[in-house]
Amino acid sequence: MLRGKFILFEGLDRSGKSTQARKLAEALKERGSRVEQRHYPERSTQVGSAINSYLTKTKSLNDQAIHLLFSANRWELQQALVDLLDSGVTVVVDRYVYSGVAFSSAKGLDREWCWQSDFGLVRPDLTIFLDISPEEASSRGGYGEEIYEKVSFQSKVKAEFALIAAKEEIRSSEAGKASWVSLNAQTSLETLHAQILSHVDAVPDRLPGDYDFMQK
Ligand code: T5A
Ligand code: NA
Repeated sequence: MLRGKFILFEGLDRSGKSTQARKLAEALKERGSRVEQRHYPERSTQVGSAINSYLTKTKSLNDQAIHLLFSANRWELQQALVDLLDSGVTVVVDRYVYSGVAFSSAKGLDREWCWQSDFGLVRPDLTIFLDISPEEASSRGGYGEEIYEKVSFQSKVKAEFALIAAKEEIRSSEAGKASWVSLNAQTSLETLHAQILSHVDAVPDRLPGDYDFMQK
């Protein structure tokens, strides 16, 4: 039996990650695959509840503390994620390590320091970065309610994601497999969905227990 695929969506706030994650999961299910969706931060745990208080501006925390909480939230759910993948379920995830690094480094925290707490986590088989301008994102529904939803800050996050993308694209080409793709998110839902499906179909099969990890 093969393990499931770990497919990650990343992007600025309101870039359309949740929308495309849902469409991808539905399409894979229709083909008969077992699929689950996950989202970080997962606000239902105790750690996630502290993160939620921060994001909704009911509790303030310093930049280092909230960074480590986001990371802890991934770690506390890591074994469950691996178990799911090993049982043959494909997991479509909305945000992960890359958001952790991009948002915290956009505040001015040292980039190397930001990566440290996530080293050792399982690396996604494919990361789909939905590329959108902060101005376009801000014009989409529901923008501005949470702490990071300001065009000026999202512009800094976008610059950090660009650095990460450059690094990951080099890593991808060295490994000979496309583990990071950036797609223009300012196109129609259906066009984007079709592009995403073709990239997901190209992800190589792997056996349970066979993972790459986040590392330097
Ligand atoms: N964070 C997160 C950190 O700082 N560190 C971390 O380690 C992690 C994991 C969490 C916040 O925390 C930060 C990042 C975030 O600021 P969240 O709960 O993940 O926030 O919330 P968001 O990711 O911001 O989720 P959003 O719901 O805001 O954005 P999505 O999921 O990208 O966007 P989506 O799909 O809900 O779409 C937004 C709107 O656009 C429309 C949709 O209908 C919707 O109204 N839309 C489109 N419109 C036109 N064309 C398209 N192609 C469209 N696709 C979607
Ligand atoms: Na948001």
